[in-house]
Amino acid sequence: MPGVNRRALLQLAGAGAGIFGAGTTVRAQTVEMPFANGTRPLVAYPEKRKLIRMTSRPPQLETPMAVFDEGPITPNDAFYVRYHLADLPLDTIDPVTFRLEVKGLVARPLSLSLDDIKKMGATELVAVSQCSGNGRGFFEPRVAGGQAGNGLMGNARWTGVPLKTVLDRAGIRAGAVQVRFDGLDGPVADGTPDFAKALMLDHARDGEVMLAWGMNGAGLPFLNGYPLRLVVPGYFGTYWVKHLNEITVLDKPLDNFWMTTAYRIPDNDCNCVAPRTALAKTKPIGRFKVRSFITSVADGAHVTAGRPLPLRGIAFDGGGGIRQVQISIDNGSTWIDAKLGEDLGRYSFRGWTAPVTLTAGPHALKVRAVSNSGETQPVEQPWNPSGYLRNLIETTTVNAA
Ligand SMILES: Nc1nc2c(c(=O)[nH]1)N[C@H]1C(S)=C(S)[C@@H](COP(=O)(O)O)O[C@H]1N2
Ligand SMILES: [Mo]
Repeated sequence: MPGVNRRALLQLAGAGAGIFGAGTTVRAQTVEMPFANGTRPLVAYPEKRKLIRMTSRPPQLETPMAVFDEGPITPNDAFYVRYHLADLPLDTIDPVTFRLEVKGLVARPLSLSLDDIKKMGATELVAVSQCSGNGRGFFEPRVAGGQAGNGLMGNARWTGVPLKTVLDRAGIRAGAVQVRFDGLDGPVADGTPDFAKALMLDHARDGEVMLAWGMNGAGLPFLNGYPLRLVVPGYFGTYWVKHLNEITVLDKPLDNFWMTTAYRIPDNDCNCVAPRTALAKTKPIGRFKVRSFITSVADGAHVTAGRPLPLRGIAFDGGGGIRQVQISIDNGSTWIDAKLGEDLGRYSFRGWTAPVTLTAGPHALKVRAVSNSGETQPVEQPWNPSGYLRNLIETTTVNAA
């Protein structure tokens, strides 16, 4: 692909210091996440600025919290990167010969070039992508899996064609129940299951699920799924299949590791189980729960007392949209309304501002959001063994003097 080669992608660029929010401490070329074993290198990959590297093989990069203070749209070069499998299609994607196959229970199997797809008509939608394991590193008791802070999320303006348009052209046949999505990356070891995900047919045909080739007015960065990825508004990143080259309409639910073993949550009201207990009845993970963050001050920051302190941040949910954001400067005893920023759509980050004035001393600042469906965050984090769905009311401790 243009400008990116395998060696460049695997080479570590030089790293340096930056400004990192929310409880992180920068020491030269590493970041300390505020949990045990939280030392992470800062590394710039092709098309990316220096990001927090969670793993190197495959590359998994977290967005520093301070990036979310730049505005409600996450720049492409700061957008997080998550992969399961290390065999990335680095040399093999040619935008001219690339084909998307549409097959299975369809009347007319399709083999579409990028040009064919772009000619089907472009739509745009601003939507947050968030990994199911965002914030997993904060779970207590600790859980297995990628030990992420809160940087496995991002918000972009996606350009693409509705999946429905493509499915309608292929013609869904009677008996179809799900649609399966597979990308060009694969496992490095025999026996590792290839990454593929499926959506229920009605969901796939809702007109909002999109095949995207554009992100914030540019092409997709390689590491975010070049040349084509699925965008599933309001749903966790696991469904947003990257380097998408195969769509298969299925007559029964997809039964693979990624659907029936991984990415499942407790099927009860709290989507939780008692700490250290196993899951009983489960269901596939679905929509985001409502979340909000303070982005303008970092945890542990020193601020000026007795003068207005402009607090800023972001809020989002699984597609209802954000109705209200509230701030507490007294550890949750009293709450004031923040002012909401521009509405970029119900799947987007919603910016907010709230000027507060702090007396001298330590303060636990809290932020909570209410979605249009009335959902808000819990005070205590419900637990599940995979560390999914983290969404408690976040606390940022500052010292005013
Ligand atoms: N082909 C492919 N697509 C994939 C994955 C993957 O491993 N391979 N991981 C999924 C997961 S779990 C997440 S959270 C998102 C991350 O998207 P990003 O790397 O563009 O931020 O991609 C999804 N799509
Ligand atoms: Mo994920």
